[in-house]
Amino acid sequence: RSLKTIYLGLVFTLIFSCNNSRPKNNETTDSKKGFPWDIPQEKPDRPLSSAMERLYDNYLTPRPEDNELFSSFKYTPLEGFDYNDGDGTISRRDPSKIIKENGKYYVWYTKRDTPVPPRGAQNSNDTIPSTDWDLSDIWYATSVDGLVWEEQGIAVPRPARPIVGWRSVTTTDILKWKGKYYLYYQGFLEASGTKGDHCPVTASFSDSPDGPWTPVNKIIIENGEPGTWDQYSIHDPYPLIYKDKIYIYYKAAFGDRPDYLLGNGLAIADHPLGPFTKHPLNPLFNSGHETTLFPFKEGIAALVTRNGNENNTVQYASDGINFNIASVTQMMPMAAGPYVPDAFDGNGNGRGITWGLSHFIGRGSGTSKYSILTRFDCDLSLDINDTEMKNTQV
Ligand code: AAL
Repeated sequence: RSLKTIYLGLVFTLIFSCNNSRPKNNETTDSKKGFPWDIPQEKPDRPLSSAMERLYDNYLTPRPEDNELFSSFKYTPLEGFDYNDGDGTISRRDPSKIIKENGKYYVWYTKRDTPVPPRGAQNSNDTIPSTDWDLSDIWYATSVDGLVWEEQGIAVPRPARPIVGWRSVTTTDILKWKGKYYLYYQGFLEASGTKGDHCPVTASFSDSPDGPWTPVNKIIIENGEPGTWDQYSIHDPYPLIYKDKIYIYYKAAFGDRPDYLLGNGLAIADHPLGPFTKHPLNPLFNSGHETTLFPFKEGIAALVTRNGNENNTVQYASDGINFNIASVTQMMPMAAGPYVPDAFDGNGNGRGITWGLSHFIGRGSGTSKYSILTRFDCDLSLDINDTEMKNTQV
């Protein structure tokens, strides 16, 4: 029944989002034809209310639909993943960004396959998970069309105790650098929820997207000093190449769960295995959970979802550091891993995104939670006629 609920949700979203897209290419809407009641594109030369001041001062365009970084989102169920009839014992979540290698799309993600669904930290043990992402490994799947996926197996298993990640390895993302591949991920040293969702980031590398992967077995991005915003957790590592350096954006909570005032910061390195230096202006975002980033024109754009005053926004920083709200939208993909063809080009000419995978959180038996991977489509690309992008659209 829970999967049916999710699918009904997907169908609803599909219908909803199709009616809600921004105009494409040369299409114009009626209001663009200059009806007298249209919002003026330029700031009017008269005293304005705070809301109208803000409309012109704080956003890229007065109407979100008119700028390139606005989109609605369409969701489609995937084929190829089994969930044990949604009994909560199998979960797949937090997909990486998608890359294309050997004519196929590759994605890595957190997979939990446990005898019972999560039961909270107090009831957890070596086989009973505390949370949906406890006792997990990193798996990968490939696809030719982005809709039908073949699960290939484990990429990175959790290592033996006490190596970083022994309890769970989760929430990974991929970097390709000088012909080698690097997976960054959360390495739990205790069951999530014991004190909070505390963990640092570790990594594995390989000569091929199919592995084998060599774990570095050490922390790659350290938690902050006591009293700093990222003292407890470094989550959702998200690597891009920008300005000839490795930029890893990441999430941390100012306090601790369940406070949920989340921020996102940046650590920069010359080599994928570090040392990483945290940006002095961190955090760079005041909101967001599982923030998704991609090169856009000369800068970096971000999907800021779920938490904080600025959730449900698409943001842009022409320098990759100072982000502003570009548009406000809704029903954004959760933990999105988009197909980013130029994630590692660092050529200052980012093309944007049109699709990817994200997750939905479902209810298994009782109160148990599990997650499923789904596909999202959007229009956050500079050129919708870009054939490499367009061919992948539903
Ligand atoms: C997700 C991510 C990280 C957290 C947990 C699993 O939403 O932010 O990966 O640790 O939840």
